[in-house]
Amino acid sequence: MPQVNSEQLGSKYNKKLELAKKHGLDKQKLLEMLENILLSRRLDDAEITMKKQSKAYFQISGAGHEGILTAISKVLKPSYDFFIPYYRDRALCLGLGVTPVEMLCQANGNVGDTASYGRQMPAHWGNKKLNIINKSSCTGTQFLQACGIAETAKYLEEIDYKGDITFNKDEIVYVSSGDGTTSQGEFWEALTTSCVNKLPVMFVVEDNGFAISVPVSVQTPGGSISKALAKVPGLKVFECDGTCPIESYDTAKLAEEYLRAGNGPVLIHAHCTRPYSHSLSDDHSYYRTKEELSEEAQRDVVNSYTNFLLEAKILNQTEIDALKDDIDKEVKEAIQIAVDTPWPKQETYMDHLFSEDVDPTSDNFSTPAKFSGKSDVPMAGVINKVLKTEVLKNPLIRMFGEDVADFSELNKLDDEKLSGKGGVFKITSGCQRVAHDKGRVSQVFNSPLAEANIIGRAIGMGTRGLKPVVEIQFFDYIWTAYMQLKNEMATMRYRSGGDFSCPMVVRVPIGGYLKGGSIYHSQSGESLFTHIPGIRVVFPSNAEDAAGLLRTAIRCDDPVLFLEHKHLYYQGYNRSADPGDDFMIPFGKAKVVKSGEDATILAWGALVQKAIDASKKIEEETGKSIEVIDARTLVPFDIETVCESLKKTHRLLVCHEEHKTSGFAGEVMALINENAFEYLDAPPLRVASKDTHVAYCPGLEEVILPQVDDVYKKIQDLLSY
Ligand SMILES: Cc1ncc(C[n+]2csc(CCOP(=O)(O)OP(=O)(O)O)c2C)c(N)n1
Ligand SMILES: [Mg+2]
Repeated sequence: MPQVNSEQLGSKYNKKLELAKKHGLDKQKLLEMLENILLSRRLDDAEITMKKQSKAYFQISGAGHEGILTAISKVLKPSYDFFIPYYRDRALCLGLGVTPVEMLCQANGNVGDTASYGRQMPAHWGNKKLNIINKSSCTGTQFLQACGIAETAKYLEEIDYKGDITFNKDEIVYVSSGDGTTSQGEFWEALTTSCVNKLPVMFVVEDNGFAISVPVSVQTPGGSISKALAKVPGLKVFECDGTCPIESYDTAKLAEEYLRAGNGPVLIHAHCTRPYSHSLSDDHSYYRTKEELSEEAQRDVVNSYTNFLLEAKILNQTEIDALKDDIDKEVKEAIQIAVDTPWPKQETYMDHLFSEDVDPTSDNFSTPAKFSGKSDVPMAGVINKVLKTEVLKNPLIRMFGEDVADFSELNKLDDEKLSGKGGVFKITSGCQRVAHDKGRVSQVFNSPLAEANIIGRAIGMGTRGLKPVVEIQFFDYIWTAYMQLKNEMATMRYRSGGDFSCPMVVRVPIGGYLKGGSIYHSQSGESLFTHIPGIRVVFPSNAEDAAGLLRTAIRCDDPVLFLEHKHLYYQGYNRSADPGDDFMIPFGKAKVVKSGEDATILAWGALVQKAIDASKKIEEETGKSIEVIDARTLVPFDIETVCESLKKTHRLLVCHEEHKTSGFAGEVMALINENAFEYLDAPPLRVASKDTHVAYCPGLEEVILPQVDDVYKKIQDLLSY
C-alpha cells in the first residue's frame, strides 16, 4: 500500500468521506459495496475461464462499470422499480438479487439461466421476479421500451386500475447503455417521449470512452453526452465519477428523489473504465496504447475503491483478503453448479414462440356473426367499429400512432364544430372520444412522428400487461420500426423462455392501386414479416373478415401484424352488414370464396377480387370453373385448405400484389411441392407485381401492379398446360 500522510489523505478523500457520512454509508455498507464490485469482477473472470474450457460460448464483461452500478443497485428497489439493464450491468443485477449461479448458468446456456433458459448470450439480463425486463443484443432498442414501461403505471393510475397488474405510484424505470449507444436515433426519440410526458425514466449512460474501437468523440457532439443534453427542456442531467461508488451513490440518490417526486426523466452520465477488451472476441491492444490502459487501470473501481478503503483505514488488508477468499469460494461453487446443470431438452426448441395458453386458431375464436343493418358497411367502417367497441370493452387497450387520435389538444374534444382527425384514413375516428367519455383520457393518443417510437413503446406497455393496438400510418414507412418489430416484438416471449411477452396489434394500411400512390404510398411486402418467427400476419380482403380477424387479433395473446389494404377500405364489392360486437374468426382458416373444379387460385388482399373477376371471365368463355381461396392469414397459413382444393382441381395459381421475387407465393409453391406434388397436373404458376417499384404515372402503375387481365392470362396458361 502506498504511504500517504494524513494531510494528503484528508484532502484526497474528503469529498468521498463527506458523501459517505451524508448518506449513512457506514463501514458495513461500504464493505457490502466492495463485495458486490469484487464478486461481479470475479464472475466475469469465471466466465472467461469457462469460455477457455468450452463451458461457456461467449463472454462480455461488466468490468470497469461496477462502481456506478453497485451504487444504483443500493438505491433502486428490485420487484418495485423496473429495469432494462444492458450487457455491462452485471454489478447492478447482482445487487438487485440475480445470483452468481443464475449468471453462470446463462454462460453455460442451461436451464438454470432464469433470464432466457439457454436462449440468450451471457449478460443478457432478465428476471421476472425482480422486474428486470429481458434485454436483446440490439444497442438502443431498450430506451423506447423503457418509456412504454413507465407510461404503463401512469396510465393505470389514471384509470384507477384495480386488477392484477401491479404498479407503484412513485416507481422508477431504469434503462442504461454505453456512450456509443447514445448515437442511436431511438435514444433521442426516447428522450423526447420521456420529457414530453414527464416519465420517471432514469437514463444511465455508462461512458467508458469507447464503442468497441470507436471513441466517444466520434459519437457525441463535444464528446460528452451530459454537456450535449444539458439544456434539453424537461431533462435533469447528472454527471458523476462512475468508478467511485460513493459519488455514484450520491448522484443516484439525488436522481431517485427527483424521479420519485414525479418531476420527469433524469440522465446520469457516469464515467467508467473498460479494463478488459470490448468482449472476448475483441483485443483492445490493437487500438489502445499501453499508457492509456495503465492510466485507466488506476481509476478502475477495483483498484481505486479498494485503495480508498485501505488508505482511509475503513478496511484493512486482512479484511479484504478474507472477503476475496469468501468470494472465490462462492464463485467456485457457482461454477460447479452451473456446469452440472443440464441444457434444455432439444425438443423444446420451438417452445414460447407464441402463447402456449391462448390459441387463436382454436374454436374459442370462432364466434358467429350477428348481423344487423344493411350490407353496406365498408371495410374501413367495420374496422372502426371493432376498434371502438374493443376500446370501450377493455380499458387495458392503448391505441396510438401518428394522427390516430381525434385531437392532441384535449380541450377541442368538446367542440362540436370539429370532427377531429382520427387517422389519415379515418379508421380510428371517434375512438378517442368514446374512451374519453369513459374517463380514460389517454387511452387513445397521438404518438410523435416516429415509427420505432410507436412500436418500442407498445412493446414496453405489452410486457406489463397492457394491450397496445397501434397504427403505422403507411406500410411504406414501417421500416424505421423494423428493428423493434423483428428483433424485439417477435422475440420477447421466445428469448425470455416465456417469462415475458408483448401481445399487441400493429395495424398497417398497405398496398397500391391508388392511382398516384407512387413508390412511397403503394408498397406491399408481407413476406418480409411472414419470414420472422413469432409474428402472426393477417391480411383480410373484405369487411366481414376484417371485423372477425381484427377482434381475434386484439383478444389473442400474440403480436399480430394486421395488414389493411388501403384500396379495399371503401370499395363496394367487399362490404358487409355489421357482424356484431363479439364476432371472431380464428386464424389459420383460409376461405373458399368461390368453388370450382378445374383450377384453384389462392390469393389474399386486393388480389382476391381480381381473381374472382378473372375467373368469371374465363368461366364465361370456356365453361370451366375456377375455385378461389382467400388465405386470410399468412401466419398461420392454411395449407390444408389449398391441398384439399388441389385434390379436386389439380392446378394452382397463386396471386399476390407484392413483388414476384421472394414473395410469399414462392413459399406457397415450396409447401405445395412438399405436401401436394402428387395432386398436380400442371406446374403451379404465379401472378405478382413486377420486380420494381410502383411508379407514379398511372400508365406505369397499371403495368407494374397485377391486374385482372394478368390473372386471366395466367389461368389460361394454367388450364392449357
Ligand atoms: C444495433 C446494434 N448495432 C451494433 C451492435 C454491435 N455492438 C455491440 S456492443 C457495440 C458497442 C457499444 O458501445 P457502447 O454503447 O459505448 O457500450 P460499451 O460496450 O462500450 O459498454 C456494438 C457496436 C449491436 N449489438 N446492436
Ligand atoms: Mg462505451
